[in-house]
Order: sequence, then C-alpha cells, then structure tokens
Amino acid sequence: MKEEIFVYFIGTAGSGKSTLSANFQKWFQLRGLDATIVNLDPGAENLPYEPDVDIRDWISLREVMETNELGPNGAQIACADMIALNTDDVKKSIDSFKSDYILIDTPGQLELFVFRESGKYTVEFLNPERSVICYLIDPILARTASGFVSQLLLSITTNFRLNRPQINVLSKTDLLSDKDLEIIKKWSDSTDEIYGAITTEEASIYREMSEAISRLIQEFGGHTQLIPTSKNKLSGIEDIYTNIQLLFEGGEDLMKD
Ligand SMILES: Nc1nc2c(ncn2[C@@H]2O[C@H](COP(=O)(O)OP(=O)(O)OP(=O)(O)O)[C@@H](O)[C@H]2O)c(=O)[nH]1
Ligand SMILES: [Mg+2]
Repeated sequence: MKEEIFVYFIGTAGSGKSTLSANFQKWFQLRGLDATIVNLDPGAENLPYEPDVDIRDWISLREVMETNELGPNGAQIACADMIALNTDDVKKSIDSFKSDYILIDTPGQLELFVFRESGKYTVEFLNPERSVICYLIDPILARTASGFVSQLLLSITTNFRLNRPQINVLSKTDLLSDKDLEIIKKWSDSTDEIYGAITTEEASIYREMSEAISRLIQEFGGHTQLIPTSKNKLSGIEDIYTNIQLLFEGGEDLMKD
C-alpha cells in the first residue's frame, strides 16, 4: 500500500460536499479500489452515504445542546471544537481501513472548519504532508460576477487558513444553463474578464476595491483551474482524481498498480 492521500471536501452550506464525497467513493469502487469515507460533521442528519468513520460516534450535537443548554448554532460551534479532542480516535479508525484515499466530508458551515482552530489542527494531526483541499463553489452563488468573486475570496481564505494544496470545484453544474456555465468558466480563466465583469456590474465607487480584489485573485486564486462537477453521471470526478494524482504522485496512476 502507498501512503494515503487525505481529501477534504470544504464549501459553503449546501454546496454539495456530502454528495461529492459519496460520489467520489462510488467512482473509486466502480474501478475496484477502496476509499475510506469520513463524516466530520457532528450535526449531519441525512448523509447520502454510509460513513466508514463517523464523528457522530464520539460527538452528538443533540447531547451537546441538552447538556450545555445551547441552541443549535452554539452547539455546532462547541461540537466543531470538540472534533479536535477526538482526532486520535478518528485517526486510529481511519488507519484500520488501510485505503489509499481518505475522503473527508466536513461540517455544513464552512466557518466551523476553516475559521476555528480545530479544523486546522485536525488537518495537521491526521496528515500534514499528504492532504489536499477540494473546495466546492456553489454555482447558485456564483452566477453574478460579484457572487463569483466572493466565492473565490472564500476559497482563497480557506487556502490561507489551512495552507494545503487546493483544487477548486464548481459543483452542481447541471443546475446552470450552458450560457451561465460558459460565463463562469470565462471568469475562472481570466482575471481581466472578472475585473471587466465586476466593474460593469458594481457601481464605480467599488472600482478601486474591485481592482485590488482582482489582483489578489490573480496572484492567489485565479491560477487554479475550476473543475466542473455534477452528481449526474459522476461528472468531473475523474478530473479531480487526475489533479490530485498530479499533486502527489507526479501523475502516476494508482489504478495501474
Ligand atoms: N442538481 C444537483 N443537486 C445536487 C448536486 N450535488 C448535490 N446536490 C443537492 O444539493 C443538496 C445539498 O447537497 P449536500 O451534498 O448535502 O451538500 P453539503 O455541502 O454536504 O450540505 P451541508 O453539509 O448541509 O452543508 C442536496 O439536496 C443534494 O441532493 C448536483 O451535482 N446536482
Ligand atoms: Mg454535508
């Protein structure tokens, strides 16, 4: 067995993290390979997969709410911090599966994992060297230029916080018209296109800010290719896999062993 690769699916609430994690595992299974799927969302209710490792075995959102008399949001925060206390057990459980790929479905709200220390700690604890972030951009929030740019800024913030190789994915593309998909692809290919679009869309008082943001994206986010995915026909998953293989194995294909 080769040393495993940890893939973290991160994105705003409802961006498709759990579905993509599930489909990635399905894609592996269809090729006769094994991937361990880990649910790190203590508040998850209906998962579209059967987790191999499940943080809910150690942390219960309902119990935290009742014991600490917290509302759902306060309890989510407490649970997110508690993840860090259970990383040792999670790691042991992951190790028992001996898979090449570990797929990690992160909590619904991105800020719970990205902004709080426990997310960063968890990534560093589980495997500091062989972790990659698969960042999901929700297409419904990316149909306007300013919406798209805000999503890219969140992706850059995630990169800044977790400091790991990152792949940007445009999820649920079946929900976009061909025209909207083309426009988003154009923006993702060229910072000039983004700049042109935000300065047209937004009032001119934002011009200076738009310029600065475009420069930031050019330097830190614009260079990453945006991979379109959809749950239909497991579309885009092969591209994500190829990108990850390039990052860690110099393109060597696991499937060929
Ligand atoms: N049309 C379409 N719907 C999708 C796709 N992927 C996910 N969905 C739907 O989007 C909703 C949210 O998907 P999830 O996979 O639960 O998203 P999530 O990011 O894990 O959501 P939270 O964990 O609650 O933040 C579900 O109703 C999915 O069926 C897709 O590719 N196409
Ligand atoms: Mg989810």
